[in-house]
Amino acid sequence: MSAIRVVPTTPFEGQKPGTSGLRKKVTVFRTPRYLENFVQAIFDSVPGRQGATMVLGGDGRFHNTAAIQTILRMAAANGIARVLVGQNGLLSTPGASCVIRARQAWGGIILSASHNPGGPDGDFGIKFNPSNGGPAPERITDAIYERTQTIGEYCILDTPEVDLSVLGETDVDGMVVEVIDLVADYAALMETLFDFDAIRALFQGGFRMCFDAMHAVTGPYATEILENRLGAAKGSVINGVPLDDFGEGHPDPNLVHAHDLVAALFGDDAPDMGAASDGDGDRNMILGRRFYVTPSDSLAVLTLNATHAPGYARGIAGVARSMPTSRAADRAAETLGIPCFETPTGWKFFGTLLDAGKATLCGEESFGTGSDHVREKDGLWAVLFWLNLVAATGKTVEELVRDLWRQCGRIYYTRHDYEDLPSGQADTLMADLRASLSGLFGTVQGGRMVMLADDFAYTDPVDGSTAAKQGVRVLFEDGARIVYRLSGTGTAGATLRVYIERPEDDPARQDLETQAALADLIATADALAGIQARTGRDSPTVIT
Ligand code: VG1
Ligand code: CO
Repeated sequence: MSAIRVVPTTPFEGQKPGTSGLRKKVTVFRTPRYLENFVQAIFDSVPGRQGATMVLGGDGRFHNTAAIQTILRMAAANGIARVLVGQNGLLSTPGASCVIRARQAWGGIILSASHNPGGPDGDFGIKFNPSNGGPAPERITDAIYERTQTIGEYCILDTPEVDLSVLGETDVDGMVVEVIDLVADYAALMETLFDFDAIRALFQGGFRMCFDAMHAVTGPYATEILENRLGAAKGSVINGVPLDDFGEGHPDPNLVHAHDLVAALFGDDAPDMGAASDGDGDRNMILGRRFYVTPSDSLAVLTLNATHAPGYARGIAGVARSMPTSRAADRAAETLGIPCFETPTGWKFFGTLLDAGKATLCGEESFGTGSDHVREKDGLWAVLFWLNLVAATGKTVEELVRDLWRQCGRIYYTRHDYEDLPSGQADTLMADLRASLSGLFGTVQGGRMVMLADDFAYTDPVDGSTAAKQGVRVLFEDGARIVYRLSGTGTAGATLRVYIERPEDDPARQDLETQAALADLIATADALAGIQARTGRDSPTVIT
């Protein structure tokens, strides 16, 4: 018998989960007792762990395996009966959600800082998903945070490391560690949702795609599903081997960071479709040949065409989008006569709608799309959905988007991020903006009349829980909109996100370059918040 040690500890400040889990620099997570405190707070705050099954895995970033060994020792000391760990400590976020549900686990701990860079000086993160497989709702994250502020001890077992490279079971002082094939359950689920035969025939007919795994966790999933099961040409998956520093890249699937993919899709002899995923596999970017699909349009296209995929053939109950996501999905839902829900930013707010069967598809402008098949957004799922649509309709990616614009109008959309601002400066900007809201209604700003100016507050239609101060939004008479909010996933300074959109229903004017189409609104957005004047920045850090 190994010995359980009860280790005295004192609280760390700031262990408050943000939009998606607790994210800090690796150096912070390597501080003695830092990880242990947070993990013990999870065990202490979520009932039912005794004798339970838990899922554990991460996106493979630096510190992943060390953290997993620590969490295994703590799980054994805290009465967990079985831990399902992805081989080599890997599990994508949607993959973990799938396993939690398929194996009816008590919950899962996912180690990821998603799209944030990794490596010894990069970011690390941890999040807890309860038994529905989704991100913990705020009542659970609040309870965990509260516990971190009073914690006085944690329990850990002194035991050797478990070999995570070999599939199978190991006994750790009465607790079973089961190393699982990370792809198996997930791939089986995908086969129930999409027409694999039709997609296979598409590839056999010469359809070419490029999937950029960005040296992150989707590599093994994409290689198995796209190349091995669906017959995409070998080499269709690029950067497919997970690396602990993501090849020194930024595993964020957008036009700026997925440069290898963008070069391929906008170059000579471009493949028919391109896609990329982020560090933990929950985001996706879809590209056609020389054509970029905005995430907001992607959600609307999937909504309009959902019944082409076998898993959604009976129709979808509703769709949900985060508030800053464009209103393309609302228009698609209206066309179908189904409801569209508007939630605060972060996948945790979709959970109740998915559990209650009110929403079938969900999406965010930040390259997140998903459905009720799991309780996380799911990058590869979206890629398979698009492949299924192309196979079923015989249309190209671009034609599917143009169909949307023809039916529902086009919504020009962009997000401007100002990263690493001094926190005080960003807080003051938002506070001043909030203070100015009551005077904006009815005024004309940059030639447009303001119809609504408020700070988005949400009441969950299923459980009645509320969330306030979820972003400042300014709506104009012509349907244009500007949204401002501060990021809740960064680890240094503050990031201001400004979301800008306007509808264009005239087909003759739907082919403008996005930044040009939005130029006057972008200027209004700057003027209303005084961004340049306050920050001294003359352009955003990242434009998506
Ligand atoms: C960002 C996105 C949000 C997303 C969140 C987690 O949050 O804007 O839409 O849900 O990241 O995604 P924020 O608070 O930084 O704007 V992931 O793939 O990083 O788990
Ligand atoms: Co992610």
